[in-house]
Amino acid sequence: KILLQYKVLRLHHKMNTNKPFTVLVEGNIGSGKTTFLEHFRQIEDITLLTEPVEEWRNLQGWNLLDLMYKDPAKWGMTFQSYVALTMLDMHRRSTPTPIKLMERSLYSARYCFVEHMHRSGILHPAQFAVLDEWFKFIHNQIQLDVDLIVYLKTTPSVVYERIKKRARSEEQCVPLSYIEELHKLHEDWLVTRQHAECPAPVLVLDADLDLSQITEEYKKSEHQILRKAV
Ligand code: DGT
Repeated sequence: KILLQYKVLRLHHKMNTNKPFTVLVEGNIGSGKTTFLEHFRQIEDITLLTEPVEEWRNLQGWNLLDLMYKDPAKWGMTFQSYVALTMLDMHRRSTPTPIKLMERSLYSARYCFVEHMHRSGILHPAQFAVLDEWFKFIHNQIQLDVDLIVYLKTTPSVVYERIKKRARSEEQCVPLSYIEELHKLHEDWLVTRQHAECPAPVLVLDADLDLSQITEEYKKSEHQILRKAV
């Protein structure tokens, strides 16, 4: 049934030179964004843009992610400015398919990660001001075209355990308090809508579920993504 819906969608896309239906996949570190994207690989011709972590780990030989975790006060500004560039590139990339799924966005970089660095004093207020002006300029001048946000909602202690298990070298010293703070910022942005504007409707999925149950949860979004795109 999903494939049939998708074929209708492709036909629709061919007949109209419409922009792709763009979905941002958001959620805390370790919430399963990559697994979610992989779930959609089975659907023919869908464009998946995974987060450019490898670019952050190797910019002309430099591991910016590692530098940022080891000395955030020194490298936070540099790291966030490069994250913004790579995210803007993903937002702007054209796709041959009618649906585009993106892992994270300029929005979560600004409203969650930069916001955290600002509030905790990691960024000097002047550094924050520069990043904020860049974000506002891009937001106001460049059409980012977001149609739906899928929020993989988790409990901080659950993702904290996952992060420890996957043992990505740069994340070894990430404390639970950081995960809790990021959780709160995602909630403020996507659920309670306190501090930041939200560029599209939000579909909330329970991403605490383990791998054996998560497929059913992901399927809820299949329907929404394909139907809404038509
Ligand atoms: P997943 O599939 O949900 O487990 O996704 P992750 O955890 O691989 O991907 P993500 O985006 O939550 O985080 C990748 C790493 O990069 C993680 O250590 C947090 C960091 N990160 C991502 N975006 C930013 C950012 O804008 N600023 C900062 N400081 N760190 C970021």
